Amino acid sequence: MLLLQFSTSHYCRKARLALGYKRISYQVENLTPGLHALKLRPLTGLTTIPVLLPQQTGEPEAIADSTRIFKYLEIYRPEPNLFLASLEQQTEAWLLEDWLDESIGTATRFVYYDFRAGAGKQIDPSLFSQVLIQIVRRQYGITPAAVELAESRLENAIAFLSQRWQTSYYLVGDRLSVADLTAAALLSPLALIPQYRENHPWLFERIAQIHQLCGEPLPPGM
Ligand SMILES: N[C@@H](CCC(=O)N[C@@H](CS)C(=O)NCC(=O)O)C(=O)O
Repeated sequence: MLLLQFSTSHYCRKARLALGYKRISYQVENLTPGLHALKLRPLTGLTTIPVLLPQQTGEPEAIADSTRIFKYLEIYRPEPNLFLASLEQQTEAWLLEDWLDESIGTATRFVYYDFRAGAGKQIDPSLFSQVLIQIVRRQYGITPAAVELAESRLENAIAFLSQRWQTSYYLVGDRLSVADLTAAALLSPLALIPQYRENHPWLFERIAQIHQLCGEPLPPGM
């Protein structure tokens, strides 16, 4: 299998956690931001990564979107299960996965790139990195007002995760689910921001545990 990715993308990390959890061997191809669309559009009709290429006879050519990758992998390699046995619990796990994907992953992106352009500039002050950050900020409309909204969304999300992860260990049910993997991946860029590390140490402990369970190297900053 081949995973088309940006090496730094938290949505690609999400796909890698699922591949690792299921102990599937795969290779990655790091695409160049800007040129990625030329390769992806003919393959998937979309321009977003991650995209998984199973590269096996009888399998689809390309699976676009991290949620679809989860669904594909569960059929391709059912054990260990990523889906919960109870339909009610799995429905809740999908609702959380969708909320994390559509709202929280984006909020993390806004807060992360705002940090990298300001107080976190020294992480990579190179001209290339700073130009890329400015392009991303423009592409996604990362303005101070939007960052403020994103920060308050993240606070709500962290309060919710705190209740679940700190009391029952799993976000839904009694084992790891699509919701846990998604939260661990999509909040991981916050590990580089000191304020989040200091205020919510338990969050990064749980993110690290999930990475270890999936055999995925820890995110930058951890
Ligand atoms: N919902 C998508 C979101 C993926 C996503 O936003 N990927 C970003 C990188 S983090 C991307 O490919 N951006 C490039 C573009 O939109 O052209 C998923 O879960 O796969």
